[in-house]
Amino acid sequence: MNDLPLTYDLAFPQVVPSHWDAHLTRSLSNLRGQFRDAAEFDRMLSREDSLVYEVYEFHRPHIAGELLTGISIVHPGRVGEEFFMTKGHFHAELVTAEVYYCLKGQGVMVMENPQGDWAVEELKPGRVLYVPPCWAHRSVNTADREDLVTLFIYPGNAGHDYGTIEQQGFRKSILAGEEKYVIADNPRWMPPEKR
Ligand code: PAN
Ligand code: ZN
Repeated sequence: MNDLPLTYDLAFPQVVPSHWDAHLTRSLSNLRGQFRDAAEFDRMLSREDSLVYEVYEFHRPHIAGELLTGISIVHPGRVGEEFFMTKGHFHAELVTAEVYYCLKGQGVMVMENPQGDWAVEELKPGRVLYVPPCWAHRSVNTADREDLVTLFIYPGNAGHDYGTIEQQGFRKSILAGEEKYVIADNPRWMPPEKR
């Protein structure tokens, strides 16, 4: 890895970067245990392990002082009433923040912290979202047909803790409803006393 300035281009309307160092794909099987309708999840998975989201990453050292940037694309879809979403995580170095910039689509970021606060913020083109230190975050695509595309920037030393969310889930789920979406309690969320 060289230490020279880096650029990449995000050409509309697809907003896939002009080049990248790593391209990660996550499909339904990577999200087992996270959707509330487990029977529907199994039915869908038995038909096809559909692509749910993709991430394009640019490599920089994973150390304090560096910033990691990339593009996240959550495809449209639902498991039952629940919209397609990322796994979601706390940062392993808990006290690290992140900035998201929405380039395309419509969705929300579901967030919570270990103190019991939660928040759901809308993502729409042109919107910047600051995720403060200590807040777990998951992006959700609430559109019927369009990708949700965001640019993210986070500290090089942040790391990812997926295990906590895999075990306890998020407090809130995002479901289809009469409005654009409905914020519902997640029945699979594990309260602190059960962990
Ligand atoms: C993002 C996420 C990306 C994919 O780069 O990693 O949107 O989501 P998961 O990591 O939850 O699978 C980020 O928040 N990095 O810290
Ligand atoms: Zn993050």
